[in-house]
Amino acid sequence: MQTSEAPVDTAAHPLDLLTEQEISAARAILVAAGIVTDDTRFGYLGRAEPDKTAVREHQAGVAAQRVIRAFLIDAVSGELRDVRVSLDTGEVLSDRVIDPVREGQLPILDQDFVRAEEIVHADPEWLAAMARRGLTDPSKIRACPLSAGNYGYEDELGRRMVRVLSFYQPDDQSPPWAHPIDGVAAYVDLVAGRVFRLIDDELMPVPEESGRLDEVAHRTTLKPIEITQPEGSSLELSGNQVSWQNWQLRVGFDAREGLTLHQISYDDRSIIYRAAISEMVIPYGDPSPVRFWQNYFDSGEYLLGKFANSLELGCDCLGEISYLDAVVADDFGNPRTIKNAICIHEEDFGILWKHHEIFTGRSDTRRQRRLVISFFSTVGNYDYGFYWYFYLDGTIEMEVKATGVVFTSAYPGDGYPYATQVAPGLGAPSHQHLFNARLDMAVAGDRNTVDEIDIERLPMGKDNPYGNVIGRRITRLTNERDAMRDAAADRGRVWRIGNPDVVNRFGEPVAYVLFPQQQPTLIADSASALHGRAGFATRSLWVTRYAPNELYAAGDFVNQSPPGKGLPEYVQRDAGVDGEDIVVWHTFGLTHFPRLEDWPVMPVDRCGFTLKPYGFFDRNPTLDVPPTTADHCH
Ligand SMILES: [Cu+2]
Repeated sequence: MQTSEAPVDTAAHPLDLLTEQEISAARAILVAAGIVTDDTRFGYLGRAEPDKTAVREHQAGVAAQRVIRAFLIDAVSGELRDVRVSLDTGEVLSDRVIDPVREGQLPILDQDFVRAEEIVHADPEWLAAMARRGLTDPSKIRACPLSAGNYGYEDELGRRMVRVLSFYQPDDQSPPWAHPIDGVAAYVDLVAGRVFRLIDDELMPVPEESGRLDEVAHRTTLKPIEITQPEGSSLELSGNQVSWQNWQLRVGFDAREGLTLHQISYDDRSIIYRAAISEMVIPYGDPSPVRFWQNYFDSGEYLLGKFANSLELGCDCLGEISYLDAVVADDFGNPRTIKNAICIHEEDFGILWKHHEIFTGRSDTRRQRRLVISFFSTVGNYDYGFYWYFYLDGTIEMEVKATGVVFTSAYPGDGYPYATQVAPGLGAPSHQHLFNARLDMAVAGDRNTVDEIDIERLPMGKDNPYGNVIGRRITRLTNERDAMRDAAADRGRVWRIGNPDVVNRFGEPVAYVLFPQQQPTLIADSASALHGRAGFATRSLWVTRYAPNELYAAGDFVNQSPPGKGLPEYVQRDAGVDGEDIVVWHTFGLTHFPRLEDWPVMPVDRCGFTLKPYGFFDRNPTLDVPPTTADHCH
């Protein structure tokens, strides 16, 4: 296809982090090809996931192929494109127009945060609605561009839009979230740049109590805690490759997914080829006419990686920290570097194992440590920390920390069942935070199986003569459509991912077991519009046959997407997953009925999952961990 003159230097490894130079080069290729003009906005730019075989066969020193994928929006016509360019040859590899009705819209842009406010501030009807509420100074009104969802309304089909809720900000130091202006929602056409529909419902007082975090005198009773590592950290970081205590992996970062982890292995034994949070959704449970549509897919609709924080030593991370920068593209396809976006360190984690042997008198204690790889992203009112932990004993854990400010409304009165009153007249609607982890499993190789394991109560009888048996039911998941599973707390359900070709010392397939937290999935009714768009969130587990173009649980184009995209679509083929190259997709999360204690800022709430070795090792792999020397115990 089209070729520009100057191919760029290719990086040393196909999984190296995206660089500023590569983003600029991709943009230059698109400009030279006439695809990017002054009217173009970038809805996403990232490295296309490199071919698995090419990654594995890559030899040090050989230039790797680098392909960039970008989603483009024509700000004037609204036309959407999905393009791929090769940085090696300077070619445009593919260029396709996206149909927003059939496929979905592109993510919300940085500029939409500013534009949404400009657009409502210029709308006479919206100004009149504010004036009816006694608010006549629009400069003190903040407007939030909230993803619209897809409710099938005629006047919304194919229209690039957001729904706008507004908040009063009395001065530039006060968080507006404390002062929601309820009863008004502006539906904004982002291409035409105007409000096309205004919902002006009930008049409700704007809550007055301040949400400032700096109005309380600090306690003076906390003595300093200092973490010191006099000999430095035990981790080694070479480029984006991390080695720590038998663990090896590569760290990646994407504007959409945030952290991506690659080629995770222990002692040179493969466990996961690629792990990332592929999507998330925050559905709100208030049927108010100005809010029933609230549900944010922060990855696919907002690109949560773009909102990664620059982390600060001593505040966000303690100890000997290694940081990596992340590079993302702005609305115009120019590179923007987020300094210290990724934090990598090791930390003490209490007791690893301990025993006092009464027959020998010997006491042993070993301390657990973990390698922590994390980043924090702020999308609007909420802040999310994404933490991956790797333990000395081969355990992998993923934890999301949800903090920040709960989304607010005016509280209509006593007993309102859909929100918690968190300050006088201020409501915080009930909601969920649901995440999907895409785990391209490679336990001792690509060919893996998944067994569902339930604890089973057996009736007293031939197999249970004394009634004391603790039974276990093991079910092989054989096909994609049988492998759509729910958690089951009462049966302690887990999923075992094994390799039928590689066995431990007793001839059993080596395996890792996924321990879910057994929390509910999507609560929205199966007839709701959201249920169709957040199909991934309706089941705890999905297993698919590996397909290189299936990275996102809710599909590629999530903003205003039609129903059925992502996992529900992928499993239509019903491919076999018993002893194939498989991908495990796990949905987990929190159902959040806000507490009074969550206001005006929410202490971290946590959710996640654990992957534990199960017959992957022949015995406890941490007998070689030395005891902590005595001078550290005093
Ligand atoms: Cu919450």
